[in-house]
Amino acid sequence: MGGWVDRIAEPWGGRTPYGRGGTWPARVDTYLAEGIDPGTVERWVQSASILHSDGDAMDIAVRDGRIVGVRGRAVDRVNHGRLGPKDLFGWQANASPDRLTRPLVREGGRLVETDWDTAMERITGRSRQLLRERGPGAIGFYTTGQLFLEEYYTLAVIARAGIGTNHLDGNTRLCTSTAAEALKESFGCDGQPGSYDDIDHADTIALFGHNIAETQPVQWMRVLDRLEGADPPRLLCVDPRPTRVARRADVHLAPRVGTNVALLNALLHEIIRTDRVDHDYVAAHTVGFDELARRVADTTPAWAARICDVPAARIAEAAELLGTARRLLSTVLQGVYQSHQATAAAVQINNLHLLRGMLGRPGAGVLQMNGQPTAQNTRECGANGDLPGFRNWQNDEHVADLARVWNVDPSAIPHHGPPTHAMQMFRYAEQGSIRMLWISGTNPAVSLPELSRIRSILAQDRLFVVVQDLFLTETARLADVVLPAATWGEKTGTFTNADRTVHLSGKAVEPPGEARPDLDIFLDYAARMDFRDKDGGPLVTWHDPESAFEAWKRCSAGRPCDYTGITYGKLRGGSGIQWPCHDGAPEGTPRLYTEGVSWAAPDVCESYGKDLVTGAATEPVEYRALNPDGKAMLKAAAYVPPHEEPGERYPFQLTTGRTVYHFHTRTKTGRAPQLNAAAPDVWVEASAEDAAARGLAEGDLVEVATPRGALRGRLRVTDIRRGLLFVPFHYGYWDTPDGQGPGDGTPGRAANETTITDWDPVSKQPLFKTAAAALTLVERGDGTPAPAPTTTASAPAPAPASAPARGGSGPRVVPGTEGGPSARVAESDAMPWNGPGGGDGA
Ligand SMILES: Nc1nc2c(c(=O)[nH]1)N[C@H]1C(S)=C(S)[C@@H](COP(=O)(O)OP(=O)(O)OC[C@H]3O[C@@H](n4cnc5c(=O)[nH]c(N)nc54)[C@H](O)[C@@H]3O)O[C@H]1N2
Ligand SMILES: Nc1nc2c(c(=O)[nH]1)N[C@H]1C(S)=C(S)[C@@H](COP(=O)(O)OP(=O)(O)OC[C@H]3O[C@@H](n4cnc5c(=O)[nH]c(N)nc54)[C@H](O)[C@@H]3O)O[C@H]1N2
Ligand SMILES: [Mo]
Repeated sequence: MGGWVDRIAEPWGGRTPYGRGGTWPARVDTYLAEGIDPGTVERWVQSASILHSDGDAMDIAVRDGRIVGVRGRAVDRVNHGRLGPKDLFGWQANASPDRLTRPLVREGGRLVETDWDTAMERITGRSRQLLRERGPGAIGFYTTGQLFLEEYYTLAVIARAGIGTNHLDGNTRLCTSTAAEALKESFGCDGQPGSYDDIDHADTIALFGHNIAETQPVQWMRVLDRLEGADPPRLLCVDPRPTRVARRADVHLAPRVGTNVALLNALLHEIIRTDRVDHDYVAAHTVGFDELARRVADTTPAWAARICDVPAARIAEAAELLGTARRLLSTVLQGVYQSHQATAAAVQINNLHLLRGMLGRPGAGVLQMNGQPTAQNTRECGANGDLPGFRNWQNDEHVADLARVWNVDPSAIPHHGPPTHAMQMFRYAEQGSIRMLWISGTNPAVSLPELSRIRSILAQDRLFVVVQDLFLTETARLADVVLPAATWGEKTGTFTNADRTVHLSGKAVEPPGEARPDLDIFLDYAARMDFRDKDGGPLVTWHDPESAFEAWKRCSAGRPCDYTGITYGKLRGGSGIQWPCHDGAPEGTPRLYTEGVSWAAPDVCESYGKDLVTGAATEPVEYRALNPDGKAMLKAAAYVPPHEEPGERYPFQLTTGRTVYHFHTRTKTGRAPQLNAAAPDVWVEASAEDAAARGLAEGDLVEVATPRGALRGRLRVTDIRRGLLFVPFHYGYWDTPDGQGPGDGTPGRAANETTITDWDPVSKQPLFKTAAAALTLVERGDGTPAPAPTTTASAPAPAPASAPARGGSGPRVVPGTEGGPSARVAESDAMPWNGPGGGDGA
């Protein structure tokens, strides 16, 4: 191994095969900007990727006060040196000339530059006025899964105990609220049971609605290396698109979108019918088996086949794979989480593992995946609609304990009802009860459903909007105050990936202009607001990242996400560390639930659970009666059809999602030349049959319309299932001529012009994956293919052997996606260059 690879053309790079139970060989990926000689790199600063939830560990190369490249960290448990395309190229956006460098305030309808004092005084002035006139419920905070732990914790203290509002949530609501909820429903508490190391040991890997090849490319490299080594795992993929995962799978099920629960109930039916149940495990560690068995008694493969439009025999094959696995690893992501029965479906995958006793052993685990790099911290710190440290808002002891940590009166922490979820916060803003919304690190004017509604909510005069970002995003353009933030590489902090691995990310360079770290902005606000504890001392007692981390450790002590054994010093130099990490587990904890379930006990659990159909919270007494010994809970759910089904006017199903080259609303990846060129504009995927039936061809300009709105893009004809359209949601408007998006009624290009304001009743996660839509031709293409990558799920369908449907207007062969010389990355089995140091941390 070793050499230069075009990592746009080959996103996963070269193979390093290994056998089951072996160690994944290291491969160090390095990318330095053109013209940078490795010998001239002055410093390598330790960090990890901030563009997905893997936590790929990397060192940032610095020269002349600028970031000039990155290289993977071979010592890290997560990536063993590898980096994905976004990791390799995404950092270039930091130095983009259009970074925000000064605060902006709205004057006479326009945003104008100002100084920090003026901007912060506007915010504190409005905060005080609203507190006085309307009370804390008039103020809401909408944050992200992309800041650092220290920042979320500070924000949570400010919002919950400083302002005293219940309106604090993250865009994690759109992302991993179902992961958290499914873990709470089954295990009583958030906390990822499995580990990425399970990929090394599994004999069967099942991916449910998870395009891991594109969204966690480094862990896909690991799967590929296992597939090419001795004793490879068998692969099951449940995804309606022809993803790279689907193409490598032993069994690929491509169900109608929105039918996961029917499919999973059939799989559980088969597991029970063929008696592949681990009865000892079920008896020792679970409650609810009889109810589950009753519920799936009639949900045969033949029954599910009709609902899911998948052959019954295929479903039986999938059940056979799952039923005969000795070490089963399952992963779950947005194909499950962003639908109307999100939690109900995700919980059935937990059930599968509980029935089969597939937990807490190497290779046997479930990964209710995260998406954003720091979403786990949003959840732990209570910036997501939960209380910090996985404390239970319905448990007065937990609230009292949190009040003790913060030295406030318990009544100062709102807990009269569940913390407000993001979709409800926007509703309150629409209705006028929320009058100030502070948005940090997220771009709702592109990422929330039904954008015409979101734009009109944010544009209201009566709503005071603060946006804290790196760029003048579509959302920032609607703000009253815009605060320029420093980001990854420009500030220090920690974050935790999807398998509980905590990494330290150091400051490598100065932020541009007057941009400030999010932590400093929140601390400044707390100081100006003069928040006090119950003895009159300052509420927020820390002043920098490390002291914030130490404060968080005190809050996490004794809770499942215990960080007390981690220090900045311990995170420097080596690998990331998996929580819980404390005196009893000083090196961290690879897997949870190695000896049964530990955190479901009524006095400990983060949640008493909810009804899987209505979402109503279970009362504490009910929980004690149902689960007195704190076991894992097998919860059954009946299939319910999607809320919006195709009909005459909207004959297609529409789903939305991602491509390997872009991150969300592209504020970073759209400013990285290699990534942008690989997928420069929106496209629409449809099957060859559907395209032919409508006389459409590759490259035609088409419109996708739903009752909410419409978008236009070029058609890509793929092997996607018939009747389904796919649109990537990455494309907003900041790089279009007017920067702002359509006037209402005119078609745009953002997927969320079309999506519906609706959510899973349990996790409150919006439904980005199921809608009904119409597809029409706007304008014939000129033979130019759609701007969609060929290396991914959007690969063109092979041209039909018969003559093209009409006049030959579509291209016969779509040229392959390539990056060229500027995308060449060094792959090496040792450190490629003896640059100074192994990363010198913060
Ligand atoms: N390249 C890239 N990587 C990313 C991100 C990114 O923007 N770009 N974002 C990160 C974040 S925040 C997240 S949340 C993750 C998301 O990661 P993923 O969940 O892997 O990505 P998506 O493309 O949203 O959806 C995954 C798959 O769900 C399938 N799907 C749609 N409907 C259904 C259904 O009804 N049933 C089933 N079984 N499958 C269905 C789609 O075909 C799609 O391939 O990615 C993270 N990593
Ligand atoms: N149709 C459809 N919609 C979706 C999804 C889908 O699959 N389909 N997926 C949903 C999911 S899973 C997610 S996670 C969301 C993502 O949606 P968003 O969070 O809205 O998308 P991002 O583009 O990641 O926005 C992050 C913003 O934070 C800024 N930022 C980056 N780093 C920092 C920092 O250090 N400090 C500050 N203050 N700002 C920073 C970026 O410039 C950017 O504007 O989209 C959701 N929306
Ligand atoms: Mo996400």
